[in-house]
Amino acid sequence: MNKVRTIGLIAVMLLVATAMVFAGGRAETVDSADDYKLVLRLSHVFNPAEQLSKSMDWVAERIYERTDGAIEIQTFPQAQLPAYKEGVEQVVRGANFISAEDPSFIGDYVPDMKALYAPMMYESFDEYVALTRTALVQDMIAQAEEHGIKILALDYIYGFRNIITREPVRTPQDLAGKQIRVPGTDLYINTLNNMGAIANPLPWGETLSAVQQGVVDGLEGSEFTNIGNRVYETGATHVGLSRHILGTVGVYINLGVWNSIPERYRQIIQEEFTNGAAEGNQILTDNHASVVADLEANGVQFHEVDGAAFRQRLAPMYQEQPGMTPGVFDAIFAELDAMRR
Ligand code: X3X
Repeated sequence: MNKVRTIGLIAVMLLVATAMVFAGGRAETVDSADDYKLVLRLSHVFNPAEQLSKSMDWVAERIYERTDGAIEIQTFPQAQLPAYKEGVEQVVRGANFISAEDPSFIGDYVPDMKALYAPMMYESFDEYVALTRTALVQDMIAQAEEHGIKILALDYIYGFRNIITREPVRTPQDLAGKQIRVPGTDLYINTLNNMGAIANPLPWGETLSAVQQGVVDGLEGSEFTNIGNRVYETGATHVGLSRHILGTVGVYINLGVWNSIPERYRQIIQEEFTNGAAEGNQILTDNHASVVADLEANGVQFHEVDGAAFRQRLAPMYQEQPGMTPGVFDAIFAELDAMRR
């Protein structure tokens, strides 16, 4: 009897193991309508202390709750998974993956996105958010879909990027000879080089040690980046208020993966990512003054800059690059001028 039972037990274990292996091949998606399940991995570079990271977690939790667990978005901060250009490539390749990066990282697929993210374009969060709702930007979103990228949001803001250095920077001359860390897209590199610095592209994970070790003379980032990563502890305690780029993040998923999700779930996903951006941006707006005070309490000094001089240096950035829609900068400036009337 024991022998029969043992053989039976082995047979059951083999069946279970086979089922798990097969299910492992489709572990993240079960086709039947009743027990549909999809696991998506969301990758970004932000510190868990930063609002962007919190917003991604909140949105993922709400989507899980509202879909009764059918859509599980696992969030991975601080580039634990492929991020930046590599994260967007995961999306393009069709992985069950969501990339949250600024629009310059979509620029390789939609050059107009580099115009959207160009320096010294926006005077406020609201201007940028309103611009993303225009037909002009909706066309850029459609261009992304031609490359297999579904853009769920473009308007997660993490603040105006300023110059963060050991010594005060107020003019382009103050940046002369200074190595300033930037994220690795040509838009950032060209921006800081035109501003007078020597742009040094590094992933965020290497940035603070590079500042501490003197590999770079500073970086550029928002007050939220500064406080969220304790940048001031590196000794870079001077902030030149250049506001040269409005730091924003888009949320990208593969179009084929997106279309494979049942419509009832797609609607929930879209709603929550849309609402999450407005919620996070309002929190940043409400908290900016207190974040500045906290930074000052930690020894950070803020300096006004010669904005006209930097704007003059940045003029070459508004020349259309290969692949850009002719007149795209004129169209963006026309939309902004209309908002400012
Ligand atoms: O792609 C998203 C951002 O543009 C990345 O900017 P980066 O690499 O300066 O990181 C911002 C920090 O707040 C990350 O903690």
